[in-house]
Amino acid sequence: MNKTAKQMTTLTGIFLGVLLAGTMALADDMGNMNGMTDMSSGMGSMSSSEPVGHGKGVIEMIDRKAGTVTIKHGPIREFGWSGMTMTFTLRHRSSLKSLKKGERVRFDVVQSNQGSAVITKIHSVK
Ligand SMILES: [Cu+2]
Repeated sequence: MNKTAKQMTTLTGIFLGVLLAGTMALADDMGNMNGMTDMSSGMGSMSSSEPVGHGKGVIEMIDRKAGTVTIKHGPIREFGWSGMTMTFTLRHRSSLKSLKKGERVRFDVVQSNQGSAVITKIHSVK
């Protein structure tokens, strides 16, 4: 092997080395991205762990315009509430569609920062 060929081989070696290092760095980045996906799903479960009360009651009134429903409900243990008739805001206004006055329902309720009771899930029970 002459001197020039030897230099070429060395250069090729360096080039391959840089290329390999680059590929490894790329794999590292992808690992971080997976980590971020895990992080955001963790954040999702954090927000779903807000205190939730579980209630049962009868629908007294529906205000489709305001997006509220008035329910005569039994005690809601999680919040220390006794049975009463009160008006709830629905987080998902579309859930009003399937509700009828006089219907017996089960619902999940959370408390908004403004102190109002917000129904996150509601369905009728037979
Ligand atoms: Cu109440």
